[in-house]
Amino acid sequence: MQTVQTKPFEGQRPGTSGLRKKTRVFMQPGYLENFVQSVFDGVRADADGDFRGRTLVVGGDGRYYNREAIQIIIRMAAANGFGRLLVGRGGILSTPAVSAVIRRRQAFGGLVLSASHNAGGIEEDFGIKYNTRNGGPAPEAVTERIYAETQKIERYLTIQHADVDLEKEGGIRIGETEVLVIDPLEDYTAIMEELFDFDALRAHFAGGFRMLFDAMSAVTGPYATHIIEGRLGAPAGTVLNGTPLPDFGGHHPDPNLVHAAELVLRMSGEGAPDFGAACDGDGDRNLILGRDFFVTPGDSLAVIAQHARDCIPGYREGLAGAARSMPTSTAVDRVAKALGINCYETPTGWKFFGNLMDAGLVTICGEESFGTGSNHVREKDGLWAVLTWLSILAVTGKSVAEIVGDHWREFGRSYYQRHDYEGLDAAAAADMIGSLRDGLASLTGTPLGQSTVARADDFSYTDPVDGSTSARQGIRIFLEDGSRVVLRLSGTGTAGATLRVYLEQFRDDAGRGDLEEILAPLTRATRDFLRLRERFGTDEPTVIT
Ligand code: VG1
Ligand code: CO
Repeated sequence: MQTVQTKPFEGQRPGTSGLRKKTRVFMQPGYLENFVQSVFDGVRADADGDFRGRTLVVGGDGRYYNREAIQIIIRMAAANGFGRLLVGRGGILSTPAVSAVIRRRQAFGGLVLSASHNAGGIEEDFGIKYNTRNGGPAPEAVTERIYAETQKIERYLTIQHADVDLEKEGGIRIGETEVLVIDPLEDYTAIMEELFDFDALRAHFAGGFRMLFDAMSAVTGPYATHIIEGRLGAPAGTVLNGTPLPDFGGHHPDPNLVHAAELVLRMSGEGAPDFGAACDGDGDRNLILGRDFFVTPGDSLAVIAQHARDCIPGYREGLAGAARSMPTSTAVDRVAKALGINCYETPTGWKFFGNLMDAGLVTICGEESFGTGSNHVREKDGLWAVLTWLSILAVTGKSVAEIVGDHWREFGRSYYQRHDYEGLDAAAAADMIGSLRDGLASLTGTPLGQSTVARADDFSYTDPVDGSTSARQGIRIFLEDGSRVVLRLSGTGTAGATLRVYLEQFRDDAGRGDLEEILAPLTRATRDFLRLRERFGTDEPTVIT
């Protein structure tokens, strides 16, 4: 064992989903090592001070530096005394697959190497996050302990050992540690098979149903090829961009209308397939498309909650409850009400759903950022959402557009958009949020667009299970006409600040309205109210989803 002296790096506080930085930042000597050692030191007490007999899962989305980082982690985990390491073959494990492996193999925790939907490459982004024994992202109490360690770290532990061959499944010993290279698909596929009716889905494809799945040259390629083409018998070519590439082919592996443009194009026109879908870099996000039809993530969550019991064997008992992150549209709330179940509202980030699921309070969760999932794992799960939609389409025999149209007729529609302003000056953005916060109380009664502010606050969440509180989770402005504006700064970016503006207006109009038109007055008014042009030189968002 080797003890290497080190000094703290600034800025190693995990954000919404782990630590994300430019790849070159991670490649500095000691940078990754410091963080990994801080994770181990931060959670050692949870292992009763000793990692012997404990299993750690390690894998990533295949981006640039994935393999090198895994070799570093293997040596450090061995030096820190873990009993067993489970590493995905080729260094590959999607985020939901890490969660699946942790749960099925009773591991102590896991490290996921990914910057999710952010671009990959030496000039782009890298990331690492720690998941706890329930398979979910470490809650804030744990990430804060890890952060505290990063600020006082003086040494990290490693061991001299040759690189492990990640291509071959099987085990070797490093010191006292057993390192097992495992099939990254096995545990995940087994869970999918427990939940979904593979025979029925296979019959649906055999009957001529056509879909396209875009893996965006990221981690879901192998999973989708194995499950959709292999197990469900969809024709070869159903999965697009199915090989994980270190730079994702030069694209952002971000499944939205902007970055999945190739798929969107192939899903348009009369000859297009029945169903289109895509997942992000690490496989936890999903995009759902019909022929010439885009399903917003908020509607997707609501539709899934509405149909899960009747269309998917794994939910035959019904849902215990539902949850959404605060900025997510309220569409799912209306379904929950109709089903007679609770709908919880949490801060942004999947880690807040973990306690609710562990306590059996919720079955299905979702975020507006193309994330949906259930209690089968403790991460959002892109391919699960795709199989869920496939099941709904197969059982109902309806098209994607018909399913959503029926939903709007029954429940009304949340006209909803998220506007992102990327690359803002961080100090100016923080200043804007700060002054907004200070003026919240006096906002009530002031006009905004076509309505008046009824109430404004900064969202604070108290976890109903453990009583922990997370304050300052986003500014909410509620208007007299029932519409809502939410403002928050991103916690996943790696350069400058990103402001997210979430706009929502509910109408019980069977969804007949025009989205842009309905949101236009609120959009305009919000931009003016925030004085975006004055503060940042522009009030045009960089991305609208
Ligand atoms: C964003 C999304 C949030 C999501 C997070 C991680 O966070 O808004 O809903 O949980 O990314 O998703 P932020 O702080 O930038 O708004 V992923 O697919 O990166 O693991
Ligand atoms: Co992701």
